[in-house]
Amino acid sequence: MRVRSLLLAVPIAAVLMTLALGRAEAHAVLLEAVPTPGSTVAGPDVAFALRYNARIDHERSSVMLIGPDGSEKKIDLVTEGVRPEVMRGDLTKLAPGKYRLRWQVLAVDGHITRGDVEFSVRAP
Ligand SMILES: [Cu+2]
Repeated sequence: MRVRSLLLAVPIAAVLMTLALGRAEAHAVLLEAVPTPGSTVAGPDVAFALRYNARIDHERSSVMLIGPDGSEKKIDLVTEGVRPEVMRGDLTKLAPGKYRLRWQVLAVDGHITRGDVEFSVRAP
């Protein structure tokens, strides 16, 4: 009886530990952004980079640019030579005004997180 409950207890403990570890593994949290949130940068071309605390699935992560007029545009991400926890892209022909980078990221733990980075563009 004792051996039997021990045999059962071990796999259950293993499953519980896996669940606990899986939960401990963070979703993607934005650690650093360029442009810095709230900053003003010179236009018309602005390179951006978003760095997270975890590796992200670039195929299933995306960035939209929301313009001063509220228009939304999906941004092509640069994938070559980019670290696994970074999303990078180039914004071009930006008129002066307020913009938002709306990101949605799938982390390797399978969880999606979202957020906005606001910045302003001034004339060069
Ligand atoms: Cu998660």
